[in-house]
Amino acid sequence: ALKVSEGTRENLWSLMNSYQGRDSRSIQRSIVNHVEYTLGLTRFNFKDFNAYQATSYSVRDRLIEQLNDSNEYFNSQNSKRVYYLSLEFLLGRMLQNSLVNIDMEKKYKDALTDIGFKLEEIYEEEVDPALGNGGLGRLAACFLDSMATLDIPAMGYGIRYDYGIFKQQIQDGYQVEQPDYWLAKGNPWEIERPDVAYPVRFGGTFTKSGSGCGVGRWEGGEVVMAIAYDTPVPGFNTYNTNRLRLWRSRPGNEFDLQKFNDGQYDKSIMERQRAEYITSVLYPNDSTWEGKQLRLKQQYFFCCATIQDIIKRFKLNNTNWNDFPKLNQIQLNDTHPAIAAIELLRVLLDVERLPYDQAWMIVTGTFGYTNHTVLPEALEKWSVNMLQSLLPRHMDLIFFINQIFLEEVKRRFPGDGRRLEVVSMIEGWEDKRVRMANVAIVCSHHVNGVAALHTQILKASVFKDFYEIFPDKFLNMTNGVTPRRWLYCCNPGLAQLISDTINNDDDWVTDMRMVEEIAAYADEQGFVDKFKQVKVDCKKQLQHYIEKTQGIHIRLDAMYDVLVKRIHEYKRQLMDILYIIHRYLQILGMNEEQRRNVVPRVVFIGGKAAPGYKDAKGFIKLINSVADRINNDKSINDLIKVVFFKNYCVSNAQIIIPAADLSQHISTAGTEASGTSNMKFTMNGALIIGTMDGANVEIAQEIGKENMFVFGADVHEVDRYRAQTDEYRKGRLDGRLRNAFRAIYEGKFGALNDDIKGYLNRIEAGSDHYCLSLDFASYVEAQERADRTYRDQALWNKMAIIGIAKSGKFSSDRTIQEYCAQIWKITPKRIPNPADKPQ
Ligand code: 8GP
Repeated sequence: ALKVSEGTRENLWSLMNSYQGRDSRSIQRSIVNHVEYTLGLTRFNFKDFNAYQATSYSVRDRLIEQLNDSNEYFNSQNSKRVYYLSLEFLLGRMLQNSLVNIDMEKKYKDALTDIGFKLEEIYEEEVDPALGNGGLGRLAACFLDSMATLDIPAMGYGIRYDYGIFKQQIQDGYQVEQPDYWLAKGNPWEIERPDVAYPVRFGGTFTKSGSGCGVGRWEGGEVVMAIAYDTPVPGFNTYNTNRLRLWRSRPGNEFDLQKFNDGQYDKSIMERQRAEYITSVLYPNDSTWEGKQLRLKQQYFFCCATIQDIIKRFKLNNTNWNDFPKLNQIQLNDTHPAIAAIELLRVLLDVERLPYDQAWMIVTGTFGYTNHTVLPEALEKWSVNMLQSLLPRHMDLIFFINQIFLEEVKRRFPGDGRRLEVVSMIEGWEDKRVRMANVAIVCSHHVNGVAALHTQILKASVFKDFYEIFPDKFLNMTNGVTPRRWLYCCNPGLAQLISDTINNDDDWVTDMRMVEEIAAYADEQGFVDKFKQVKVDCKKQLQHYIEKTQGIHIRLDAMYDVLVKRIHEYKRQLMDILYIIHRYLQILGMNEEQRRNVVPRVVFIGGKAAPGYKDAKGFIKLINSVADRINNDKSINDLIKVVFFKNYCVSNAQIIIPAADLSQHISTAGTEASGTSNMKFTMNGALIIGTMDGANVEIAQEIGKENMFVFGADVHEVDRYRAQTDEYRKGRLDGRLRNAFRAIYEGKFGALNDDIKGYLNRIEAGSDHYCLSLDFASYVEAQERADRTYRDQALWNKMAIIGIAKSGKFSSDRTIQEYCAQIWKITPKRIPNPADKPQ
């Protein structure tokens, strides 16, 4: 690093003309400067989109100052750091969140109004960066916000995909995927860092010298370069700003001179270009694992660059390798980055030449692993052949650590061959595979689930044999969501009401437990009226959005019933739509008098299906077919309206969540690891209809079961039901479910393809893995309870207010504090704000 003398420093400082001013004139000047100098447009004529770009650059300037100062400070203190490794960061739009976090939203709003722009309209110009699938990626984004806010010296590492999660279109009721080339119009939030680049090798050969794991020499193959792109992550109400570093692949510096000499110039250029494909596309699977070679390349590519970067930073101030785990904690967001642990081991052994025992101690002192699902189809198992050809030394090291590990297990559990079989990192005989979860568990000092029930299931079944070997490794870290984006930004009306009511400005935004105070107002008419008004305003906003984007008019005076999440059998969107059919058939059979008692509902179902997931795509078609029929049936007079909420993503989640009255979290007990939108809906005053699954269990504990509509079998009942025969289940098929099936078969909802009919046939025949028939009766009953409660608006609002009041636990600030205390052993480091010092 270049060290400058004090005198030069002074000079450089004065050149930079101090920090960015916070007054209106400075804001305007900086925006207009960017219009002219960065965008190359004239400041006398630019559009909303250009205003968005220039405003973002102007905000980014401030974030860069904060980022650099934070980084300098942490370096100067040789601070311990946390690194969050994730293949997905589902960030959502940045502008509003950044302005809110640096406390300048109002100032920018005024400054822009003054030059003829509306900040709210400018927000709408931003693309929604969607480098994630769903819960796992969005959790990573919430964690970044909380780590920055809590003054934790932390960094996120991931991949800068050219294509994020596809955009969902609906044609003829079917999902059609459109590519999301989110960078088409540039990305003002990132800083390209061609100076931060590392080589990454694939393939080639390796030779070993010495005994044991030996010292490896890995040569040949293909070398690609990883280039860093940094996005600043500002904390709320703090000067601290962290970094999200995403890697992009570029051709390496090594040329195949032979090919050039052979005159195959164009061909060799094209081959080099292939390196760029590595970071082209995010795999669109939310719940299954993709065994493609390119996916493995993505994983190693980003882990290899990340480990080099972390080591380089460590070496700035340190020479003693034993300090490495004390100063660096690396968290694995599921097993996707687990190869990072083997990569660190490889570098310590083959590059740094550390003895094996020391290297192993460093690795296991550094990594933590978070599991996000119990679905067996999601657990990664890489083919040994593929690993061997792509990463020969890594495969060799996995065999080596596995052997040592199994020998220890043999010693501790003599004669327990079954256990050896289960905990081995390698599975199978002919078609051998590497179980990445087993690698991650053995390489980490802690393994955590993401909700109490989920962690319980890990210990009791999925990882039972490991839990018995390492009881102290396993612990629970219940998920959370950032109240900045999921309350303060997306629901300003409610945020204002909370601030006014508990009379403490915005302190609750970093201390969600404070919101509990509003529970005392749940019966106070003045407060309740204001709360109702907030909800109506949010519903109007959603109404407007649906009209604009889908051309559907929805009434305001209905219960807004929302089920938005990825489409999956275990999440049971099918059960919801079957219930809607049941409700529709019921209404058809009612007289005028009875119909007057029906609570009108607008039912929103939204979410993306993985492109290769046939059944999930069939559900989308079914939902649209049912919507078609019901929405066009004049006889029921809008008592039910069904909206398939298209292209569910972070930015439209921020519209639909605040507007919901009822929100559905209805997975089969034992399948949803946590869920995080359940927390967002609760914070925004929607009532949950849900099963005792994932974090619903803890939400019920916090807000009281009586303030939710809980239904369905618990984990044990699910187990017993699954253990029965198909015959047994067939004999007990719920009658209302049968009627709904009939209506579908008879063509009431149009001609449906055979796949979906086949699916329903199988349930009828007793093959009901996700327990639709088991839970249907109590689901209907819970829906009826929701209707009854909704008719008593005073009671409904009271329940909603208590939900908000008691949702404090579900701030990701609490989650991150737990990770800090129990896994990372790190304390906050408050960096001095230069604005506090006289200049
Ligand atoms: C999700 C879980 O399904 C969800 O319950 C949880 O709230 C969220 O993670 C955050 O912890 N899991 C995944 O998205 C997941 O496992 N994805 C991998 C299979 C790709």
